[in-house]
Amino acid sequence: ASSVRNGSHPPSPITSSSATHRSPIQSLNDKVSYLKDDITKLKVDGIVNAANRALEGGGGVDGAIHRAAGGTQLLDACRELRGCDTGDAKITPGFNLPAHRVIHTVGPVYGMEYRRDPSRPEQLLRSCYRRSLEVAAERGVRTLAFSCVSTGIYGYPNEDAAFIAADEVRTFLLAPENAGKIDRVIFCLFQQVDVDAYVKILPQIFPPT
Ligand code: AR6
Repeated sequence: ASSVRNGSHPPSPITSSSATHRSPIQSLNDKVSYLKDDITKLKVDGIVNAANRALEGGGGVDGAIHRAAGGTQLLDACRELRGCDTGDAKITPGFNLPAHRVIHTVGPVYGMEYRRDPSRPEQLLRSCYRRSLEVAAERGVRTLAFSCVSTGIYGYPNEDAAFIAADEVRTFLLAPENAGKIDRVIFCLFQQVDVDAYVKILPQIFPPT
């Protein structure tokens, strides 16, 4: 009873043992899905962590991922990467997580970047999704689950962030040079406010066929 299946076209089984916050996986098409769940429970090739520039762990989803990865192994692997710029992404093993890899991306601190230049938060958040997908494709991560980067502690408005996430994923998947590189992208939502945002936005970006 603790598994979610990946529609009718599972490239690899995606399961979760989360006891709370769970919803069945919902598929928009054969490559894009969403679910409400704890990302540390997902058995996928890669999960995307909403990290900070130091890559030394923190609160929110970052703290949950570090705890679930176990011990200090993930922290040690992150330290070897020597930080990450805002808008960039770097990869580590998943250690004790069900996911094989963790892609650490650093979202914009919304208010701070907005005050510098109102166009910066969007540019940087788009870059997070683009770089995470590029790193995934380079490293053979074929099933990839995203957390809602920047929408927690970093304060990005939820619907704007959902639009950017979906739009960047669509752009990546449609690019001829990326054909066949990624089997499935899953938006892993944790709070109801993000479920509401994605339920509204996703059908606009991925219309029913
Ligand atoms: N599974 C999936 N999503 C989660 C989980 C979970 N277990 N826990 C939280 N979320 P946040 P940010 C969602 O604050 O805004 C950290 O301290 C959460 O509901 O984790 O990018 C880092 O070290 C929200 O939708 O990340 C940085 O310093 C989303 O994850 C800073 O926070 C992102 O919220 C990054 O802030």
